[in-house]
Amino acid sequence: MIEDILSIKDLAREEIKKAKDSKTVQAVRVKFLGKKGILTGKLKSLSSIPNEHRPEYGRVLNEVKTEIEAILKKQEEFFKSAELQNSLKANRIDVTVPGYCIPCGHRHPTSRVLDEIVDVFLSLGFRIEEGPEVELDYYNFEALNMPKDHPARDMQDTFYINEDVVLRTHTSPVQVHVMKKNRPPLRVIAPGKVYRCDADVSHTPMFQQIEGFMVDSHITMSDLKGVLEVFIHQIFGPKTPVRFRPSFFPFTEPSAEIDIGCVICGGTGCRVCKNTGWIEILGAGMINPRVFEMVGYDPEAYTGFAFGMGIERITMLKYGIDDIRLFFENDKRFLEQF
Ligand code: 2U9
Repeated sequence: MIEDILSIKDLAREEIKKAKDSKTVQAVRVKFLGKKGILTGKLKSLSSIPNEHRPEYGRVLNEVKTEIEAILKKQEEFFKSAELQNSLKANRIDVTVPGYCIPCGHRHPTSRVLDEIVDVFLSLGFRIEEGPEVELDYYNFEALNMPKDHPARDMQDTFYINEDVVLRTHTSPVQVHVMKKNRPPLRVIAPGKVYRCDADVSHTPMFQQIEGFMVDSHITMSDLKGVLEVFIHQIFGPKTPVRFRPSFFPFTEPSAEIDIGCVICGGTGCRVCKNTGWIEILGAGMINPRVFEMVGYDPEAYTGFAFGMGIERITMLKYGIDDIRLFFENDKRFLEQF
């Protein structure tokens, strides 16, 4: 009987020796010392051993169990340590490999130019006002001296939602709201998206505008010239030539279009300035007294100037871009240049 146990010990030893990894060692443990293991079975049957042999048999069984456990433990530790080393080697982190570069975006060129323009006017004491992009025909046209049959409406190819509601064609309605709600003195700029049914290299159905106005009791054309010259010299450089040309807008009288010396050829004449040496950058004028009447101001008591410009156009001139559609295509090769 004792020989039985000793041969179990030899068998266990043999199998542990043959094991190639910790998993196999674990299987040997289960085979000999598990709940239904060979040695566990022998321990369970100790009661069936005759009394006179039981102490000796029990002692040998326990010694063998302790010995097998010790060998198992040693082998397990050996394999676990080897396996850990292998896994550390296999999954080693190479700290010299260059890290992932997290791409970092930046502001869109038109947003940057808009910010620059806004900053100039804020520094001159103007404040920002915003309004809805879907507007009543009244605020977009009628209050600006463009009644239903006015020919100037044709200049702005309007998206109509219905007979009385439009996508605003300019940010001027914002200023009508501001005038109706506030009394002069007022110095306001109104940046935002506007919509016109038009599309080619210099027009898109949506574009951004910034308009501004100043109203008080003694505002003159000189104020208009002074403010716009400061603006132009801040955005295009202090030496930029500026000229005011007579023009017409229903909401301003007199009206002017403002040109700067061509930023491409410096005034000598090129394709961009159509050989005139000048490029138009904005429109402006003295607010039409009829507009004052519409918003409830006494045209005898107040005067004011207003101006408007397209942000994409200013950005195109500032950076020499010849197609407005580039701003909307999201081609990173284009956008990354700014
Ligand atoms: C009120 C009264 C007057 C705003 C003005 C212009 C002249 C102008 C165009 C420039 C290029 C629009 O983006 S563009 O097509 N704008 O020429 N805008 S005066 O005059 C106003 C605005 C509001 C109450």
